[in-house]
Amino acid sequence: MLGKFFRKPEDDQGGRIPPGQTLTTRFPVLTYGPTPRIEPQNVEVRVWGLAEEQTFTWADLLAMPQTTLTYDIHCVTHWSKLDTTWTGVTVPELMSRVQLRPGATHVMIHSYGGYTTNLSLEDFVRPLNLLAHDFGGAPLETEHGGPMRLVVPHLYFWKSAKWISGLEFMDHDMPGFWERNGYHMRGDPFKDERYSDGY
Ligand SMILES: Nc1nc2c(c(=O)[nH]1)N[C@H]1C(S)=C(S)[C@@H](COP(=O)(O)O)O[C@H]1N2
Ligand SMILES: [Mo]
Repeated sequence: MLGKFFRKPEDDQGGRIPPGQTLTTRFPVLTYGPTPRIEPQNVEVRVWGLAEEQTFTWADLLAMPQTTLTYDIHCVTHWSKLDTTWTGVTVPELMSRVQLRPGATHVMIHSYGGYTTNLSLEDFVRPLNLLAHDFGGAPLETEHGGPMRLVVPHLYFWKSAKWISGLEFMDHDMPGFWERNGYHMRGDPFKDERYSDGY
């Protein structure tokens, strides 16, 4: 809260810094539990639920068109980092190869190690969302979700599941790991959607 009062005018960066956030040039690691170590060639992203079941291998993912994007990221623990550069497969590119069944409205993202986080399809299928394997032009470090993580830059960074392993399509919203533990179901940083009521 104090940050709100001691914020310098230049911290606003032309509206790029959401309320309650402070800039960092570091890249903090935030992981709940142990770090899964998966060899790239063993990475698989499995699709199930309200979609035709299929598995994308590492080779499948690298054979898709690759996109490099630069944008800001915002963690619910109050740090924001500007101009981060990621390379990978955009979610629309991946989803053009997924056959959804009627009624699918949400997706539960699954990670190696058991982490989960929920997204509406509207928040998931966006041109800036990446299944990223490179950060700043180098292979993504294991601590930051390598070999491959999701990046959803318009929501708080807990939605950007590291070590992505699966997509479970659903006809309703369900809380993932942090959402069950009090975080907001959507998590828009510019709306300060940090926590849910009623916990
Ligand atoms: N699989 C997995 N993904 C995760 C997490 C996690 O604990 N496990 N933490 C989330 C949280 S709370 C944040 S803020 C970001 C942190 O990413 P970083 O460690 O690369 O900064 O990853 C998110 N993705
Ligand atoms: Mo976080």
